[in-house]
This record gives sequence, structure tokens and C-alpha cells, in this order.
Amino acid sequence: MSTGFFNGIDKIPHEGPDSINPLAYHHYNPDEMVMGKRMEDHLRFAVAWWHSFAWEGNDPFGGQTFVRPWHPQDSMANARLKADVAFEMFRILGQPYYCWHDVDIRPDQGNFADNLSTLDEITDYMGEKMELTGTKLLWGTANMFSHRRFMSGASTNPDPDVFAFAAATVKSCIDATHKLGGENYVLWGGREGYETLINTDMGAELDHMGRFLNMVVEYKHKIGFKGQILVEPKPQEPSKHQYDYDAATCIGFLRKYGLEDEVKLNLEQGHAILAGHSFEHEIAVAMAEGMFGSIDMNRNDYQSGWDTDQFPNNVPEVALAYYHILKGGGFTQGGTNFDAKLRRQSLDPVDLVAAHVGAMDVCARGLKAAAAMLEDGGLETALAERYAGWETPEAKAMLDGDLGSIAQRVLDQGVNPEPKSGRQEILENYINRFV
Ligand code: XUL
Ligand code: CO
Repeated sequence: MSTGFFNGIDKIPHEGPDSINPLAYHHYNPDEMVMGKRMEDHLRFAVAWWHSFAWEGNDPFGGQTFVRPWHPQDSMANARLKADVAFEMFRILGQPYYCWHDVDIRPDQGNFADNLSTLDEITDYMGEKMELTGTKLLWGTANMFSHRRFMSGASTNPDPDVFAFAAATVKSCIDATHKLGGENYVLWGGREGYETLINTDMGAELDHMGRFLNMVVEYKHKIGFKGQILVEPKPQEPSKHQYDYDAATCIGFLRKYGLEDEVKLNLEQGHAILAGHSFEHEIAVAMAEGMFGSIDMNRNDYQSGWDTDQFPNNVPEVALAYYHILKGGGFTQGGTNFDAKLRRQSLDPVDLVAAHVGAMDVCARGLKAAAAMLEDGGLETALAERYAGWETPEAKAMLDGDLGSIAQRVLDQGVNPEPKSGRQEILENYINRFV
């Protein structure tokens, strides 16, 4: 039986690029083949429970703006109603996946044991709905940043009891993710960092975080969880400095603690921007290291400099992200999670649906543009030409040589390199043909 929340909005049809219906897909067409694979299987979209159903519209200056029938979110009855509405939206959108934090889906009972039992109860309920609808869990995660107990960190907290609480929390969330057949488990450390170095033993905190993550991996293998373990880089906000600053920092951390073959990255558009990078930079770094896992798709406001988690609407940006994803072989167990929320004035259920419809269309356009570029091969040809010198036996031998022999060759052959154009504008113009 329908909750009536979406007020008769039915399954979103694909009407093609000429349609002007805001509740139709113009570009996203799940069955359309892109580079030999269904579009749905490329993009692997997921809805984020926290932004779409748990967040109440508050910002640093004001409280709740959304009024929903599952408010206040403090009872199991309302948690179930929220789940009913969520699965209705997945059906309306044709969303194959979703993601959650523990606190998004269960009421807070104030203590670990009761929270464990409500988590168990609500995930059983969600499991039944997944069976019925075929919707799958892309990833689960633990919120270890909102409650005051985590104000000084979770695994990096100076208080070992908080480390213990965090370990128990993550165990419960991996168990629930495993039970629901989740394809990944994510750790984002919003408070794993510091407010000030004056009171922080950074070396000890990093060691604790490294050991914690090793325990997560050990536990995953112990219970036979086949999902990927992912960490999510972000440089700051809420903490002044977060240890998982960006992809490169995370990769260095994972190598230091022996986790490079066990943990991959969940990269977020807005986090890349906060770190002073482009999204495609973060994806390319992870791909180059074999540590690309999944993405959180969204957009930040470029003027405010905050993590505004808006729905994506910039096709050229999104196209370059998918270009690097496709070039690296595409998603395996990862996907495109919309870690995106409405503006707090967008009060109505129709806003929530239309936001996802538009975002899915933007991603579909980006994916198709990326695939067309790859099929055309213009960038690959330009790259091959630019690096062609390295294909000569002399250049290859140089990498096995030493400084002395190279210096001798420079002298003997009178090596005197002539600079060549990088062709940036021509290549930018080339990309513009596809987006
Ligand atoms: C916060 C953020 C989180 C993670 C999951 O910026 O991105 O929602 O994705 O904890
Ligand atoms: Co995120």
C-alpha cells in the first residue's frame, strides 16, 4: 500500500531529449547500450538515505524547514514509514541501489545495545523490501561524526573508550551491510583529524586509525563479507583538518599501514573541489594506483567554498569524471551514489524526485559524452603521439640505465631537446564537440 507521500507521481518514463516533461528522463535510458554495456550497469546509481530522507533542512544558521510524515525521527514506527517512502522513491526513479548510515535508518535510543537491536530490526524490514523490489545496497556506513561522543574523533579519539565504541559501531554496520548483501562498506572520517595541533598527537592518532582499518579488514574476511572496503577522502569540514585529505594522502596512508590491496577509495566531487583538485584529478590518481572504488556524485557551490552537496548539473565536468572512470575500466562493485541534497527551500516531494531525475540525466549525458570520446579516440591518439618518444628502444633502455650512462649519451649524441606544443586548446576544443 502506498504511503501517498509522492502524491501520485508514478514511475519516471524515458521520453528522450525532445521531451519537456520535468518528470521524465531525457537522457537516462537504463537499457540503452553504451560501449557494449547497459547504461544502468555502467552508472550503478544510488540514493543517499541521509540527504533524501533523514536531513530535515537545517543549516548552520537555521533549523528544520522540511515537514515530513516520518518526523520526529525518534520511533521505530517512523523509521519504518521513512523506509516505506524511500523504497517508493527508488521505484519511481528506477534506482537500482541505495546507501545509508546507521543513524539515518534507525531511531536513536541513547545506548549501544538498544541501537543495535533497532538497527537489526529496521535492516530486517529493509531486507524484506529489497527482496520484493530488487533494489540493492551499494554501501552501508557508520555515522561517527554527528553525536557529541565523537566530537574529538572516532578511531582517532584520545579516549580509548570512544575507539571501543567506534569499533563496536563499525562492526554492527558491517554486519548489517553484509546481511543486506551490500557491495561496499564505506568509512568517511568527518572527525578523524583535528581542530588544533596544540592538543593533538597526530602520530598516535594516525597509528590508531591505521590499526582500526586493519581490524575492519580482518573482520570483513572473518565473516566472509565480499564487499569492497572504501575510505572517502575529504580535506576538512567538519574538522579543520581531516587525515583523509585527498586521494593521494589516503593512498600514502593505506600503503603505510599495509592496506593497499584491501582498501579502495570512494571519491566525491565536492570533496575534490574542497581539496583544491578537480574531480577527474582524484579519479585519475586512484586509477593510476589501482585504488579506484566508487563515487559520491554531487556539486559544490563554487562561490561559497562550503561542502554544499548539491545535485550535479554540469555536464562537461561530469563527462570528464566518467571519461577517467571508463578509461580505467569502469565500476566493478562501486557505483554513482548521489551524495546530494535539496536546497532547504525545496520543500516538496516533487523537488526530491525531480532533483534525482535531473542528476541522473546529467550523469547519463556525461557518460555518453565520455564513451563517445573514447570511441573516437582523439585524446588517446594525442596522448600516444605526445609520449611516442618513450616507445624507442633508446628511451626504454634509459629507464634501466643510470645517470652516468645517460649523461654520456647526451654528450656523445649531442642530445638537445626541442620543445613541442602541448596542444591544450586544441584538445579542449575537441572535448567541446562531445559535451
Ligand atoms: C560528508 C560525506 C558523507 C559520506 C558518508 O561530506 O560525504 O556523507 O559520504 O559518511
Ligand atoms: Co560522501
